[in-house]
Amino acid sequence: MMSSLFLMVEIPKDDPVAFTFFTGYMAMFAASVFFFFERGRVKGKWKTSLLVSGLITGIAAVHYYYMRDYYAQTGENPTALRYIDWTLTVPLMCVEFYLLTKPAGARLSLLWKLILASVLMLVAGYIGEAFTDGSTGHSVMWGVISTVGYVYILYTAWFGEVKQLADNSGNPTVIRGIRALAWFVLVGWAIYPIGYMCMEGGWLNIAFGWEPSNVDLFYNIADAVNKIGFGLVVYNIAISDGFSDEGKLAQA
Ligand SMILES: *C/C=C(C)/C=C/C=C(C)/C=C/C1=C(C)CCCC1(C)C
Repeated sequence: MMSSLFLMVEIPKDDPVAFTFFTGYMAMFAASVFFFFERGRVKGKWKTSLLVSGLITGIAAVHYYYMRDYYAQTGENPTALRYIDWTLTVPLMCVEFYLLTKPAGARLSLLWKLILASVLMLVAGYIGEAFTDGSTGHSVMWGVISTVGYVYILYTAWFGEVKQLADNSGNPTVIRGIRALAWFVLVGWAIYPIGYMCMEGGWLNIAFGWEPSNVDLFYNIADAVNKIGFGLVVYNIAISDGFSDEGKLAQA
């Protein structure tokens, strides 16, 4: 909307959803600047990973800019924007797993399996939210289908191919890094289903009367934790390998 360019979007003091949309936007933006700048300082083999970290938070920042506005104008959940964001950024998180395990022999098929699982997770979640009739049956059915994709990624990171490749790498930094990412998938990603269950007809909505506006509150918190957190883990792996010659100069 043209007018939104010129209007100050007011953030009501008693609206944590609006607040987290705004802070989420700033945090993602700042994280991207950080990852893109630091990319110049790490060794060559880590540059692509840092680029992907910056892309994840950068894509999210752009979506947060629009979601914040959408929510401020309508007071509704920006479901479509949310899922477009995730459809771009979750596969990029799969790329991070792939890049970290590639030196240990990861093949492209691993990346495709992870991406396919995330597409299943997100398409089912989108149907669950966007085409809801407000019934618990609809919410639970698509939530369960979505969880199948989630559990596949979780399994791969903790016990499956990703974990085995990390072990085979014999590189303690990579092993620790992959374990940290696996923790993010287990704990950080589990915040999303909590948000989902606040939708109309969702289990937390039915059982405790949690309002559907909390969907975005949980999603915003989870996004900040996971997208910036993932990037920082990758950054830590990269710098534990020392800096590039240029990077050393910059540090001196
Ligand atoms: C940057 C965005 C990320 C890491 C998004 C992750 C999203 C999920 C792990 C969503 C999972 C869902 C379920 C496991 C069941 C209910 C529906 C979803 C899509 C919220």
